[in-house]
Amino acid sequence: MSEAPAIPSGAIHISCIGSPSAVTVSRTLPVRSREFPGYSILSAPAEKDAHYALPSYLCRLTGGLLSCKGVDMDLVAELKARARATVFGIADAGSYERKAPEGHRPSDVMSNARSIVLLGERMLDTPLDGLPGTRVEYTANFHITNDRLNHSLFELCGLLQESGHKAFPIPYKEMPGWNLEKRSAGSLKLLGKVVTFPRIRDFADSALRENLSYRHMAREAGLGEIGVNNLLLTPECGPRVRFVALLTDAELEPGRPSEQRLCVPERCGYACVRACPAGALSRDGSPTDKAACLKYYIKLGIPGMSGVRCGLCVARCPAELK
Ligand code: B12
Ligand code: SF4
Ligand code: SF4
Repeated sequence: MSEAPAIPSGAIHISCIGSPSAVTVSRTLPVRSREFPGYSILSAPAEKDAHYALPSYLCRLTGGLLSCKGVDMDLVAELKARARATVFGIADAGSYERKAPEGHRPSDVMSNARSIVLLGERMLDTPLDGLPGTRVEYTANFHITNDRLNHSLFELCGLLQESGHKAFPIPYKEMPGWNLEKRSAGSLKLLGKVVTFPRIRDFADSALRENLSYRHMAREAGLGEIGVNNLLLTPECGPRVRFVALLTDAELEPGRPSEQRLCVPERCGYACVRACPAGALSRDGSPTDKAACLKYYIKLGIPGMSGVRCGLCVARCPAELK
């Protein structure tokens, strides 16, 4: 490659895509994916006289700036802006892979995931504060939030794809594998009656499960702590937040698990456990009794028809730091 022209004065941003050897210089926000001989270029400077250069040349010119070690800062900023989420976080897929049990690891879904992107949206306060009287409004808020998160998720996957990366969406799905919405009212009533019988309970416990757990991934991203209610509590929203996630081969600056203590049972007197009408939560924070929670859910109404949600373990938790 010929000698690179002098870099114009002013703020120069450097981002490295994929590997530290693929470098983009831009003076403005990223615009579109572009191919540049030998390099994958994410950002193209808006000005016509912009300059691209070899990494060694950039090293000479900018020294410390190249210490971004292959992490794409521009892309993170754009993902965050497009997500329009209350909570946004990135977890290191490799680190999560080492902590998660078999069958629940990023590699079970995508072979070369490097980062996990989490989006969280806050639920409205009034429908939560009014529970159990406001179940209809809470349930509507529940569905709208899921839809909005799923839309943003696919938008971010599109952005990553445009940028030359692979992105695997993990949209929110209701009752994975159970298709409760499609079952007849009679079969659901029967399920509600028998779901806590020993063998069916064991089945419910193992079957009512997604591959990847949003709350564990969110904790890994440093977004908060898993409380006694088995929900992810964040400093911004307590448990009043719903999530979606994606896996990508883009290397993005990850957060780290936080040490901040948000679940303080001695202060709230185990409010979530006391509030649970199904006895599905325990003071020792052991996993939710899924069958008991599901039984109560079916008792409240037929899912997909008059079905409403309980949500008391969300509503009664005071963990939010105001
Ligand atoms: C199935 C499901 C249910 C089932 C089972 C609940 C459960 N606790 O698993 C039922 C119907 C009962 C349910 C109820 C509710 N749910 Co729900 N549910 C899910 C769903 C779709 C999948 C859960 C799951 O299978 N996780 C994956 C498996 C692997 O997790 P697991 O069984 O807990 O895994 C165990 C081990 O395998 C291991 N593990 C697994 N992965 C990892 C990773 C690491 C690093 C480690 C160390 C360990 C580990 O730890 C776990 C505990 O032993 C998630 C969405 C999602 N994809 O995460 C929402 C989700 C957990 N639900 C949510 C909510 C809000 C609710 C309700 C409040 C809804 C309502 N009724 O109003 C209640 C609350 C119940 C409660 N307090 O636990 C939210 C929680 C948000 C938050 N702030 O944390 C989620 C994340 C949905 C969302 N889009 O945000 N839910
Ligand atoms: S959603 Fe209701 S029944 Fe289920 S664990 Fe929470 S409080 Fe208990
Ligand atoms: S209600 Fe209390 S014990 Fe339960 S999760 Fe919230 S802070 Fe923890």
